[in-house]
Amino acid sequence: MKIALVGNQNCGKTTLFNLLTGTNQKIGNWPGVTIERKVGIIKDLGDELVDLPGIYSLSPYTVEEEVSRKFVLEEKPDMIINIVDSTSIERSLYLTTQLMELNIKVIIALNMADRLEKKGIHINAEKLAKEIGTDVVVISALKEIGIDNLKSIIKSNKEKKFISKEIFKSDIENEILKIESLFGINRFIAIKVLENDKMYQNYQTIEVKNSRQKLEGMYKMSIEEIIANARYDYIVAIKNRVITIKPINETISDKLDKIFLNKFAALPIFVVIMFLVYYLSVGVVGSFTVDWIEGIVKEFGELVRTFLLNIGASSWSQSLVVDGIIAGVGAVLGFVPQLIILFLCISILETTGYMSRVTFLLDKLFKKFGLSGETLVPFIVGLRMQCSCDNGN
Ligand SMILES: Nc1nc2c(ncn2[C@@H]2O[C@H](COP(=O)(O)OP(=O)(O)O)[C@@H](O)[C@H]2O)c(=O)[nH]1
Ligand SMILES: [Mg+2]
Repeated sequence: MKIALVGNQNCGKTTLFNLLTGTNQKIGNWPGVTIERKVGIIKDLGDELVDLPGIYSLSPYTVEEEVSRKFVLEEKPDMIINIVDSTSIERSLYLTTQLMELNIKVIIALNMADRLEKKGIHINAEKLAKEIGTDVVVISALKEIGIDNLKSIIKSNKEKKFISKEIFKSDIENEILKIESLFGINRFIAIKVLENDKMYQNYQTIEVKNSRQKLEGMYKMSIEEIIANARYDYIVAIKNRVITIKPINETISDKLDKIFLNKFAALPIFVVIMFLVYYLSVGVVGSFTVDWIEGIVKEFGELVRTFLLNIGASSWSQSLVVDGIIAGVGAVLGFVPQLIILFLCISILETTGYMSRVTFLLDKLFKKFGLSGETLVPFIVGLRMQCSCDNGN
């Protein structure tokens, strides 16, 4: 049996292909293009598996899409494994609706199952299978989950006959059915004929034109839009019935972010925090430590003066040491506790990540002055130094 792996880009086709075929692979190119063609034999089952280039719909835009479309339409595999990234089902189902019209057996493999829980997504696979009308397997090609299940479903589907399902409103379905039976063609081609597709111009009879005009008149839009909208309506309805997304548990950091970075509260909270930093370093604690150090320096100065007096030092040298060196160093020392507290506060804000978040937040405001949000820290430090000096003197 010839089986094709069909799906969007990066949904895990090659990962699954390698897992199913192991070393049983032949790698070449598709005829006429330099796009890799991988064919292998599925271990345990013996069926031929083809890894097709990624496609988003059967209306091709790229060379890769053309290769894949040609393969499913012309080489007609016996079965299609439609591999779907289960974390973004909605985007993938458009292709699925088209694949289901080809009269080829389709199995849906919901890949990346290992990532669902983290994203808070729950998919009712049984319900999805019922709604779509084919087998659905939940797998992870990377973590090798559900692969045996996939193999047994491939096996059981070999015997099944596939029948396309009607998924649009009856007014559209009636016209599709009419064209199908008129020419004895499958649903996919009938829709293409209805859409007046370039590839099927020889089917454009008066009946087909009438069908198209009837629908375009009813819906007041082009036939392509009517069909595309009908597909999306169907996908959204299915999605709403089979997928539940529960909010992921927030971390404490997420919760705090919500408060501290709230659109309205962020700026007032920032002002309060900066005031507290100021209050701690320059206000009460600051002035207390300045007074305290000034007292110590004064006492130390007097002790040195007495000592110098006792050893008979001249009055200018006493003045140089006590009023110059000691008082000078003391004046600078007075700011040290303030600076320690200031930098302690700022480093706490930085290690908790608050500073970088606020920087980002204030970027807009600072830009008005031709500055970036990153100038916040030097800005605050400068302000504090200025305040400290004012306070000290
Ligand atoms: N988490 C997770 N990643 C996967 C899974 N399957 C494939 N991937 C990753 O998805 C990326 C695309 O896979 P690939 O097989 O190249 O996709 P392709 O473009 O469809 O052939 C790679 O990084 C894979 O490792 C899966 O089940 N779970
Ligand atoms: Mg690939």
